[in-house]
Amino acid sequence: MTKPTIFSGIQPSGHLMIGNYTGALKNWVELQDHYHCLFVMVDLHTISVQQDPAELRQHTYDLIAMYLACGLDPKKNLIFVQSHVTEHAELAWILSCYTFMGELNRMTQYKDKAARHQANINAGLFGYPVLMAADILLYNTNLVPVGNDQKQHMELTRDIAQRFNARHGEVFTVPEGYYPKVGARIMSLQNPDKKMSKSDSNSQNYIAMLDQPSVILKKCKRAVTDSDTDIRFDPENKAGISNLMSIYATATGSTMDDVQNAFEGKGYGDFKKAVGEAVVAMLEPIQKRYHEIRKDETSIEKMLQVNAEKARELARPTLEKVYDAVGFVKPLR
Ligand code: ATP
Ligand code: LTN
Repeated sequence: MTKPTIFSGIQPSGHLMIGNYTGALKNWVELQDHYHCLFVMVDLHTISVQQDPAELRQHTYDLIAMYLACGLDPKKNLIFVQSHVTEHAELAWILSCYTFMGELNRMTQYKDKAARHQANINAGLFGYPVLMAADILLYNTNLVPVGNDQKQHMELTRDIAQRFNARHGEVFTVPEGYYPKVGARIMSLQNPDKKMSKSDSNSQNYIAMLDQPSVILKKCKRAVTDSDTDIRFDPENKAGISNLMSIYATATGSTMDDVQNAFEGKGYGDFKKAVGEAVVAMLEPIQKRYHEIRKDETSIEKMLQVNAEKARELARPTLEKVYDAVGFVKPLR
């Protein structure tokens, strides 16, 4: 029996932070043995916010090294760069003709990013979810493991696929989102009402995957909490403490009940210290592997070249099916 297909991606928009790990990467590693997996560096998406070209290139290598350091096996998964497979951009155009302005206008990620980058509210930022739909639909994807912030984009992807299928027959597989039970939405340390984000201008708001242990301990110590004393999971009234509990639970593999029981009667200071230590322990082996892997750019390049070819072979038939369905004349080869 063929395994169901998983597709997911992360933007090379900066150094990864722990939310990207708990919301996405950690689960990819757990799923890799049971599915046919494609994991992508979505560089086309990344330029919807202005990037320095030299940094973007470095961040793309960094991201691949981080995928591998976190435990993705390049033999089991197809790891590639989005811009190497031109079918993504081609399908995005077609799908943009099946997506309504009103739908894109409702996307909260667009609204957030437009507010943060007022001098550069470009059409790519607006059409971003259509490109994401193209990524997913090109490969007959069944499951998309992402953090909770991507739920709205996943719903839109399903709507676009269903709309296209209703007009043209069963061309696309309609995918499902896959969200972790804990760690699907890690919040900012200084502003726990806002999601943690790797492109946040204040580095105190996130824990980067490559932060030094002393920095991690300090960031946890300074995390904003309430004036209460209970260590209790209550995201509405105790956003800061609940967030630290989620971080601790994912870092140690424990449930929220375990965390609550373990810290009953303890003070916030002790708890914050324990959270910092748990994160350091989670990241230490990853950081060690990362620095080893990152040194060898030649091996990374070779892998990307081979994988781009393999991805194109998978993407091409879907795009041809789509071109045929919409009524384009087949080019003579
Ligand atoms: P940027 O700040 O550049 O927009 P980001 O940090 O939000 O990026 P993405 O590259 O957009 O990260 O997302 C990569 C993956 O990480 C996605 O699956 C996303 O759902 C997940 N993710 C992002 N932020 C969080 C978070 N705070 N908690 C859990 N998962 C998250
Ligand atoms: N939109 C996602 C990144 C992304 C993605 C995808 C995730 C682009 N294409 C396809 C899963 C599947 C984000 O901002 N986190």
